[in-house]
Amino acid sequence: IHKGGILFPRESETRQIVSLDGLWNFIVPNISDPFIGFEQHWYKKALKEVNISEVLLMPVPASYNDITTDWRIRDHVGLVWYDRTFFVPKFWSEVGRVWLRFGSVSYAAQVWINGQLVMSHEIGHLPFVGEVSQYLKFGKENRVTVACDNTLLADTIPQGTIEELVSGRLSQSYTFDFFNYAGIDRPVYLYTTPTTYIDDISVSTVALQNSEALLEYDITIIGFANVSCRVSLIDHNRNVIANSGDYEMAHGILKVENPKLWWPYLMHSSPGYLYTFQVELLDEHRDLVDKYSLPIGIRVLSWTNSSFLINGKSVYLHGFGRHEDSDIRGKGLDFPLIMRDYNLIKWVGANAYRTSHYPYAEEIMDLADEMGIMIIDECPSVNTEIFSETLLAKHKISLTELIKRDKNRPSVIIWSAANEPRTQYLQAKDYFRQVIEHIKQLDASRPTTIVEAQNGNIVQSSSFVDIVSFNRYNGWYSNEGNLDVITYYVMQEAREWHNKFNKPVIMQEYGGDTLEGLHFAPPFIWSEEYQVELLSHHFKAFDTLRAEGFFIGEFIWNFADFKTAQTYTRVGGNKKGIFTRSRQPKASAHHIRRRYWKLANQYA
Ligand code: GCB
Repeated sequence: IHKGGILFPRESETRQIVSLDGLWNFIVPNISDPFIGFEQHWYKKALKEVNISEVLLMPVPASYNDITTDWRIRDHVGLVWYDRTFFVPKFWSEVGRVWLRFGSVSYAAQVWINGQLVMSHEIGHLPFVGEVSQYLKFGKENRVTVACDNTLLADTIPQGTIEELVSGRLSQSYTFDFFNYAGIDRPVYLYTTPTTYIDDISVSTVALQNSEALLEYDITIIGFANVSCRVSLIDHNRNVIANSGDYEMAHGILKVENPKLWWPYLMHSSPGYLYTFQVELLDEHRDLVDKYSLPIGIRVLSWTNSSFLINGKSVYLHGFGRHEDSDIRGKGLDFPLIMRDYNLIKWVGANAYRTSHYPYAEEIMDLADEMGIMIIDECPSVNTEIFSETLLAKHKISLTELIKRDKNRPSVIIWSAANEPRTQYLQAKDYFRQVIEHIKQLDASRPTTIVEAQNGNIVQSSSFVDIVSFNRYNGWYSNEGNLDVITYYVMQEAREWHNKFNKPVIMQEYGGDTLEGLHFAPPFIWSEEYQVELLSHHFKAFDTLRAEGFFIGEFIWNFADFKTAQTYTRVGGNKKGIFTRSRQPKASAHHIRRRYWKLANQYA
């Protein structure tokens, strides 16, 4: 695996991309012999040669769980195998390097090309890449094989436990509620770079004053050629508005006069303004060696003990927690779905969301950059129960990989280190002190948070973060049916968090399950009316808290209904969405819409 940069594959004068998406061959080993694939070296031949009668066709990208009608595949625990063939043109042997990149495989993956192990990766929802040039047959057919393991244990991120049932089958359980979808969930690309190439780019706005912005950049170049590096900033009209000169170093400062700033949706008439940050490597004859163009936004973040500001303007966040989840494809990337989601986000007037409870696909993040949607970027640590050194090391790796991936995104405004860890335990204190320190070392330009669900008086972690976040289900998991107590409890708790930690406070989750089409007057639990009322009582609390000056955001749980593990508390999944799983509005969506647009008009 490549330990350097993880730039998204982009075509240029010096780079070519081939997609490996499509139908792959797929085998689930029989439960009586789960490791047979390794014992029989399945990666050395085509899966169709291994056992043609067991081979299924599996779409990539997609989670494999809901594609078939077989519950054993849906609920499978352990290894599954994928393979496909592809061609590599002969001239690629001349271009330099060839790379293979997976947007994510959940949870762990090993990858072979033509029978040779080329890389392995653990932790889902994060990309990984490796140089595969030396394993390929140029001008010939090649085969890629992937073994994918979805098992969650005490030392995986997130945690889970497995148990052998009397039937002999393994059953996976976990403390979070969303379904543990698995497989090759995101696109797979083969792409080329020259031998001497741009491996990584970091750009950030370090100062913004008197209509001048300073952008600091740092470029990692790998290779052998003696190259110089030229960076240019290009606007929407393709004008170069700043550049470094031809013989600059790979790091430096660009000065931008009268920059068009990146503003959040609804805060500006053209939100999400992106420039192209173009990097060119030139050889001694000033011929082009490599070129990569990165979309960036110019904006600065700042925060105090009671507020959060973008470009010096204080921001109130209103949105939701979400999931990558939909019928049939599970967590598989799907462009119609993600466009529909952004259209709904804009319709409803939200300006932010949290990538609960793991990093979302880069294609989804690109749209947030472009539309000006602010993102609380969460790593895959959810509901951690047992803290250990091994877990801490992996937790840090997940943050390193996340920050490496998303560091240049203007949409990412807060790093979320975890959702609902059991921070009442003493071990959580040192654990999260180290986790937050780790984030700060990698990126101190964005504030950090940990999304808490324990009682604020006993948590061991919120003193390390910049912004305090809490989840609470008043009128649902506590006081179900008692809508009239919600406002009181929300106000009381938010004030307690602020008083104890002296930091800005966000309510990251609140809500109640709602079965679309179930109606009761007066409101009764699970009905559309109940969800609407439950929201209204929260709104009342939020308005009062906002006026008190420290409350900076409200996030409904959840944007849409989503699939969960099977339990008697969930009817066909978690129904706390304001949209159904097929992305149609419940009554609550119309209700939220009136509020969010009203909030937007206040700062327009
Ligand atoms: C929570 C979790 C979220 C669940 C939600 C619920 O506190 O953070 O993942 O889906 O509650 O609906 O139970």
